[in-house]
Amino acid sequence: MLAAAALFAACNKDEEVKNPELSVNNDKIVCSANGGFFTVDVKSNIKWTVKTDDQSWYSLDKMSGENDGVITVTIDPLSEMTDRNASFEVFGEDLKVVVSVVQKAKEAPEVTKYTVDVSAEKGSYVYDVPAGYDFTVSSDVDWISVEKADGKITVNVSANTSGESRTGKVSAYLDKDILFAEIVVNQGKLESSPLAPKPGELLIEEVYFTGSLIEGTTSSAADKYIRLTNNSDHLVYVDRVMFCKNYMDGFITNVGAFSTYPTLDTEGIAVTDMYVIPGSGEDYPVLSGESIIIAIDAQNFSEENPNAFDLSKADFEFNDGVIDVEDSDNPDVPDMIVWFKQLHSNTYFHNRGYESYAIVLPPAYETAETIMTNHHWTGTRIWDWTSPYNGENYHFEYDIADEDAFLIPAEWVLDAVNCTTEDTFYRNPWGAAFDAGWTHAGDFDGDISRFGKSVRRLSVDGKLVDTNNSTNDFIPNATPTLKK
Ligand SMILES: [Ca+2]
Ligand SMILES: [Ca+2]
Ligand SMILES: [Ca+2]
Repeated sequence: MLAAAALFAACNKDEEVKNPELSVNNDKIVCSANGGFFTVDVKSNIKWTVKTDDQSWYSLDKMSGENDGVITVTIDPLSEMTDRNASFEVFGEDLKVVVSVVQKAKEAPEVTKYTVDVSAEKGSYVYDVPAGYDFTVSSDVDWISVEKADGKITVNVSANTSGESRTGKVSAYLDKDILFAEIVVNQGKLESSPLAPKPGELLIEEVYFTGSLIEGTTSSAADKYIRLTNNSDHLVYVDRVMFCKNYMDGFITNVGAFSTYPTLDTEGIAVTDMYVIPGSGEDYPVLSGESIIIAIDAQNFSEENPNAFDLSKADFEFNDGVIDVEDSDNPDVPDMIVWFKQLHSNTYFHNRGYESYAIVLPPAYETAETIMTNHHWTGTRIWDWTSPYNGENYHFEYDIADEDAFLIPAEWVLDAVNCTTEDTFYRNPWGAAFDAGWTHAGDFDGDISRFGKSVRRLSVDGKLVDTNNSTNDFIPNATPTLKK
């Protein structure tokens, strides 16, 4: 049969009856992910037509021809990580050739890896990754969010208020879960200045809680202040130093009643009102041996009352205007920041000495909110009273978690002084680890002679005495430091 066909063809050559021919020089185009131009030489002696599979990532410059010809194939770049395949047919008369097109997947680059240490402050950081890849990126922690662009990953880190260093991981993948980039973010915790005061460095030198007598009355002016002194040998910053008052009472009420609280000897101090010196860490330096004065009102009380002091140059003041209570404000004197205030009324120092005072430095990451949440004092308060009138015992128990009481950890406490009245003292609000003694102004509860008297820390050889026992460390009924 073959021989016969060949003979037939040969016999018809002269009559221009030719054997139809259709072939290509290359029936498999293999292209890289970059794409490009390829040619297919068609060898033929007939009319031919091209039919494609209609995929959009390649195109042909012609769809038909006659006799020999060249088809140019244009292939787009491939950004995905899998191969793709297509084919087109060239056909004419009964003949057909199939040209396959294979585009190889992009090769995954070597994984880009970063391990970075970032500060506790919030921030955005941009990291380079190989350009030209489609990728997805995500973080494994809620404090990091991510954005991407070609060749870049932006990592947005929240401020670290957790109190601990922390680590999060950002991972980027090409499709098919091929790891593309990995960024390990180590975030430090917020730290106080290295020159923030340590316990014992910044001391309560004086509390003038009585106020100066208003002549002809049994009351005193509001020229009250607390003096804090840098007893260290170097500069300290007082930014964020918190002033607070005791929560537990230290005196017996006038009917002889008292409350019993859970024992707090060493774990911390129970406080209620909390006020913080402004500043972000290194705004308020105090030199070695120097003091600051925090005034109830930074006003010149001596203008109206010759007994009273000029506190208009105080370093800080309690301004209740900031909590919407009417108060004087000296605009030149920065206000203490109120973190918690039990009563919606004017800040004062109780002029009989019913209050105890402490200064503490909360860690830099603490805020009013974190203290409310994490440092609420829990336990049961017991109120016990045997009536001297009828001999009956009255006993009540209260859940402290329902009260405005906060437990300041021992390690935050810089200094504390228990104050009370001499004749009604029954117990120190704060434990011996903080102040084993107590001090007073006036010799009995309500003693009028207390006005104009202060409690002042002893000084020996230019250094304040701090044995954490104010019975020994303080002078009761002292002359105020501001007295000329
Ligand atoms: Ca005030
Ligand atoms: Ca002010
Ligand atoms: Ca002390």
